[in-house]
Amino acid sequence: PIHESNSYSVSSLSVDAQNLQKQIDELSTFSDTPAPSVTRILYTEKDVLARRFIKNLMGLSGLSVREDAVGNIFGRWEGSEPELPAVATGSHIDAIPYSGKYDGVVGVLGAIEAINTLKRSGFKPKRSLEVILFTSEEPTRFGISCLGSRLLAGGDALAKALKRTVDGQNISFFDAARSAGYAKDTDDLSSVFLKKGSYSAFVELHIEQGPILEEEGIPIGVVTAIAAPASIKVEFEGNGGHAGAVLMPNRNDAGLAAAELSLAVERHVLESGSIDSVGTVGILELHPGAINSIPSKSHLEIDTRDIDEQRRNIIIEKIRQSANAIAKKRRVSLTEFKIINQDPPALSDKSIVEAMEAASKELNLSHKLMISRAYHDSLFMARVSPMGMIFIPCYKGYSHKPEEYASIDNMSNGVKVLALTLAKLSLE
Ligand code: HGY
Ligand code: MN
Ligand code: MN
Ligand code: MN
Repeated sequence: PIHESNSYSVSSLSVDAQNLQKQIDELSTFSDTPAPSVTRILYTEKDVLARRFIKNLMGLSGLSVREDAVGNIFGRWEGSEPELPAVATGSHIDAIPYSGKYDGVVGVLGAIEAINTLKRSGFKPKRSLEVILFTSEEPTRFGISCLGSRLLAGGDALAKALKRTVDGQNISFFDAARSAGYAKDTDDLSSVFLKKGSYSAFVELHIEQGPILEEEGIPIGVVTAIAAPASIKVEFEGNGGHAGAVLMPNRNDAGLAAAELSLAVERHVLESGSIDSVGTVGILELHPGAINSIPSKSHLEIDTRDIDEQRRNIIIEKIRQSANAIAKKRRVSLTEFKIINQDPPALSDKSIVEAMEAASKELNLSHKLMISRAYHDSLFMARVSPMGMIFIPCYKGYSHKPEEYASIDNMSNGVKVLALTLAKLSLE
């Protein structure tokens, strides 16, 4: 046993993996696209149903549940010293269009199962344990990634910006939040900001969303850092016109400007000199979108990341220069070049890394120290609490697509390491 004050021991940690899988399968049915894909967008009816499902499970696990103004949900297991900063864990359940059923979900349902596992083992927490469902990690609806955890980390500027934020259907953030039962009597979101020292540790369980652990046959990833993400919105405008009648020398084609900038993104990333630089144009829309009409407007959204913040910022500036040069050359106007987010990387806390490593060793699970190329709510929780992440392998590293898959064994290992890590941190 790790701590005589608790009758529990490593061997008594038994995960009800079948039940966890059943819950994952049931949660995946709350989706706006047909199985096996999952689409679950912030504040939609399916999101509300999924939230209700999670709150019910938190209640069944004996957690006391509270929600903040934007729908971050907290399930708390009171410890013997409730006045001490709590130990938190959690992740997200929102899912980008046509994605899978494990991204984020493993860190929410798995966290609740970790609580159940500790309860079954007779563990008694000293520091309270909290499971957090972050209201929206994906940028899908309002273009803002990690919206809930950004606000928890104290996003004054974001709280203000949300007052004039609308989604693609021109629905305001607050109308959407109210339709889901949040932000009822306020548009002042400062109540969401976490008080300093709320948590002594935050640990997130997540699928790797990369192929390394599976390829190397290692069951546990211990994350040491999270790469620095950034996203940019760009719009070009030209005269458009008739695809037959306007001769090539008289054109200023906004669509070709967007196409050229997309290739420039790839070029600037590849010329960074590091394999750790990535860039993606995941959204590219042409207006009016008719085959025989020269695009008069184009809208593209660029996602670029690197574990080195400086290198990533250089790429962003090169993209900006290219956007201006292309606009000039093609005689279109660059009507928007807006950096939506340009976040620093986050480092995991050394003592939490050690706790996760010790937990893996005690469970006879080999582990690998690694960085996370995907961003997570942990990136922002790291601003207000010591942070750590536990990765489990996922099939061929697939994620953000319906083929995303994590085996019951891998999930069970991850839940055990999470449970043991939470126990250690709770007794500190
Ligand atoms: O895009 C990301 O890195 C995260 O999975 N949403
Ligand atoms: Mn994701
Ligand atoms: Mn995720
Ligand atoms: Mn080690």
